[in-house]
Amino acid sequence: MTTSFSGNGFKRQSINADAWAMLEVARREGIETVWDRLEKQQPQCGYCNLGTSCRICAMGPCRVDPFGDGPQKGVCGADADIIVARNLARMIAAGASAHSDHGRDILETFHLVGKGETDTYKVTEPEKMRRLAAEYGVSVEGKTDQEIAADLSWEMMEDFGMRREKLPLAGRAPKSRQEIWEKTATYPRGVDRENVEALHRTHMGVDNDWVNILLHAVRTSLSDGWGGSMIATELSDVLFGLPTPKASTVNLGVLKPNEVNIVLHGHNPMLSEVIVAASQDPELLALAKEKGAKGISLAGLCCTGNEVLMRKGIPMVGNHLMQELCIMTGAVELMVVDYQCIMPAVTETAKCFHTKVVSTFDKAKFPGAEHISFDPHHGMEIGKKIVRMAVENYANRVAQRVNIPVNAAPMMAGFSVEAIVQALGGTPEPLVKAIVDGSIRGAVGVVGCSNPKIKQDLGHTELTRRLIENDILVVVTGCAAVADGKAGLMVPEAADQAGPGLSAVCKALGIPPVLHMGSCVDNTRILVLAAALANHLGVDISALPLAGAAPEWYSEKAVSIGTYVVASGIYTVLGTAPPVFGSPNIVKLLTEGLQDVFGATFAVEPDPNRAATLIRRHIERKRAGLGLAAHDPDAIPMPEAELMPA
Ligand code: SF4
Ligand code: MSK
Repeated sequence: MTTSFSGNGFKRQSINADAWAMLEVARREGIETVWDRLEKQQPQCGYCNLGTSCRICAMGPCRVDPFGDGPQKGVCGADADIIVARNLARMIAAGASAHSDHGRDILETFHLVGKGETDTYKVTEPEKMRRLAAEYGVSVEGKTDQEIAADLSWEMMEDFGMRREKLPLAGRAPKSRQEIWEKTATYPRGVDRENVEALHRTHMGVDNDWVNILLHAVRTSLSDGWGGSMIATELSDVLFGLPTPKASTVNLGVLKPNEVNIVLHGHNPMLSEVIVAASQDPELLALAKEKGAKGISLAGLCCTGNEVLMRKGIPMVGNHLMQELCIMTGAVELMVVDYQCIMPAVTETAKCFHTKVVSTFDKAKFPGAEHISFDPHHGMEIGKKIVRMAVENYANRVAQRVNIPVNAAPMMAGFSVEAIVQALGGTPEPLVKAIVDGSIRGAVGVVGCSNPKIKQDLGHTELTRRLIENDILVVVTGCAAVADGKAGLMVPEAADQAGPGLSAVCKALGIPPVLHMGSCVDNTRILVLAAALANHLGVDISALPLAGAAPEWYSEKAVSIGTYVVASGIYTVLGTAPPVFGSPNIVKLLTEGLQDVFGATFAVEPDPNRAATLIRRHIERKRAGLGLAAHDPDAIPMPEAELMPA
């Protein structure tokens, strides 16, 4: 069932043959996709694009004309600065809340383990749990794993409330960074507290000083990065295991023509982990055979996929923009979703095929999906029920409609901080040495989503290529990782595409030049690695030759991530423009003013080749600042903009 496609007029939407093939199916069968709906939305609202529309109270909705012809103030008197700041703060609060509520769900499950009230989950990494207990001041002397889980979970629950003055995990940052947060009143206190306060401050008639609003937005984002998300990552490791390097595969070709295919979509690993176990149940495997299938195959999508890829090597069927397209292969028996980044459109697409969509979290229901309420007390029972549904649906597959257009591409994943340090021989010293001697110029986190406004995967892959070619190590998370995996950049052989210095280091260690560090919440692994390097060298994070990039971001979570990364001292280039350009004051603050406060800024550059140059120049400046051999940043040529969004 493998056919070849050359684009068929869909090269504007994606760089990938699997997407082109499915877009052809959509055109032939009249099935609407995310790109069609984007087109129908044109022209999108200019005020909203610039951030100067407001609908937070019933005196509005209002808009401020940034060009001076129309109204300059909303009904309440809010100007462009106030409106843009409030909108941005609310985006950050929504993104931070999504990540942190995910962290809370994992924490509550960890608490059930502590109370002995779940038949499914257990402590898998007792050593990591003990290290966390030490950070939280929880004694482990003479206690069982279950007792430590009970005490530690209780203590971590305080992170969400108002009894703390500082989140304990933020203590991992260098002292100099913590002092900046203290001086600017942005040190995160409680996860829920910062988010609620962000909503309070941005209610009509509360905080009307735009700088003050944005400083609190920073504190809110830090409560995500050094709080909710970090808890999600750390406890997922404790419960489900530390990611270690492993080989896997990626793209639509991971779907199996003769097996029951289940797609795992969303972000929370609690459910996907039990589905992995349930899919190996002998009784269900026998049932699959009875139904004529050769086995049960799982494929991940978005970050729930990244979670089980990192820990179990489960293949990835695609990233965000593949969620409708994977159903169009006609080979998906069931898509099980938890939460975040799941387009409501998937249930409509599924109606055109035999695919069942099953929603599982009571806080995330989807009209048109069958809902099976997930309960971590009895996770395995629910996991088996869902796998059984998929197996029984195999009989409804229409063989003539099965179209798996490409062969799966190999990729490597599983680079937790612990795994990276182990690959380096148990200490970050070899990495530090390679950076100091210049064989590696620096490191960049290329992260975030795919967005139909940008040709799918172009931003991620081109930026990554330019960076590794210039001896810059790339770490990836989220949908960026899937893009680079599909492009063949995440196998050890990709070292041949890197510059001579990086290539030699990768070949010596047997690692790819692009390291998959996990899901969106796992951007905190990048923070931990950056903090460890800074502490090792006795400098602030902002002194290091590091940068971040989100070439194709779309979600509010990405805005929170970008903000906590910059507030942690790491220069960050965005490919999609955030809705701030209606306030020149705020643009100036984000792209210049933050330098004096946090030692890092944002830049916006949609063209990945130009973004690479901005980052290379930044890295050379940081090298010079550390007294390391550095190229003249201004001698690195800025290319013409050629690879613009579709
Ligand atoms: Fe309009 Fe002010 Fe109400 Fe916003 S808060 S909708 S600007 S009146
Ligand atoms: S899944 S937040 S589209 S990275 Fe984490 Fe991808 Fe962005 Fe969702």
